[in-house]
Amino acid sequence: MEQLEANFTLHHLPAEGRDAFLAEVGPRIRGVAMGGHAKVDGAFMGKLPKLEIVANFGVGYDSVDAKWAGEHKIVVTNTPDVLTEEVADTALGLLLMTARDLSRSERYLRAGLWEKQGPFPLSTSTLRDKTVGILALGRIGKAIATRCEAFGLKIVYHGRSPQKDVPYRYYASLVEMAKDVDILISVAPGGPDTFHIVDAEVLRALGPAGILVNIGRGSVVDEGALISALQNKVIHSAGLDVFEHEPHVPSELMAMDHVVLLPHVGSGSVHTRRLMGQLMVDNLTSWFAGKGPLTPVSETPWPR
Ligand code: 8YV
Repeated sequence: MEQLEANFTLHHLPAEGRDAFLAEVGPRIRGVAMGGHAKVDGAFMGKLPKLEIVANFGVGYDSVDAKWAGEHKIVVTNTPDVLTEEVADTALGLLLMTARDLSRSERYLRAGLWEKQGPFPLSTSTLRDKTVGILALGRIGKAIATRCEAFGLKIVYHGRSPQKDVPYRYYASLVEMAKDVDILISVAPGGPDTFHIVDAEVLRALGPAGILVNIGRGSVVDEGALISALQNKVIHSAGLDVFEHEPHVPSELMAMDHVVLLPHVGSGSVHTRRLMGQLMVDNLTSWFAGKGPLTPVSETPWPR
């Protein structure tokens, strides 16, 4: 924010009275810096006739209509690479917490139950001798796979197409992969192509010992189907960093003690968020210096 304030004429989009605000300053806006839960769709960008660039704070950019932007010669940038290792670390933390029931065991200790009732019950699941299926083997998926290998886990993956130079088995079908794995880690981005691809059928295929970890986007998992699968022991457990309507987390999930729920902290260290912020600023600075975007998304390739 300091750098944006210092180098640009910065307008803050208000929570209330947006139409009046956009009617007044919209015609002068040439760049948008966005993050979090902001929604930048065609209707919004259409109100900014001079818009040249949308710089997203985050690698996932499902809240920007990048296709619409591309069709209207507006460049969209995101913040890849700088957060890869952090998000992969969080994924492994979440997996360990879920598989070994670590959140519940800490709650047990803090409630004074260790002293009163004795040792915490043994976890019924483990990472030993398990196979992990990675849904979307991109940069973050690969960093998660490397960590899983170090933990002695077997790795397979599903995505749009098989990748060369990857030592892991590819599944063209997500359901077939879910049948064969113990743990499904979803790193898939949001958007219409991945909406609810982890559905009731995939969860059934994962099975009663199965664990789902979601570190990508909440919209990828049919949350209603997941709640029902967890309540009916169709799968063993889930570790979730993202939710369909975050920051809202369904009360049914809150009520389940064996499920691990994190408030979208995947990239959330000062170190990594600083790098992401810098990359967002650098994209804007580079663009307005006439040097093009640094990290354009695939829908708005550069050079054109
Ligand atoms: C951030 C993320 O929480 O990069 C992403 O896609 O989901 C996270 O790193 C988010 O972008 C912050 O606004």
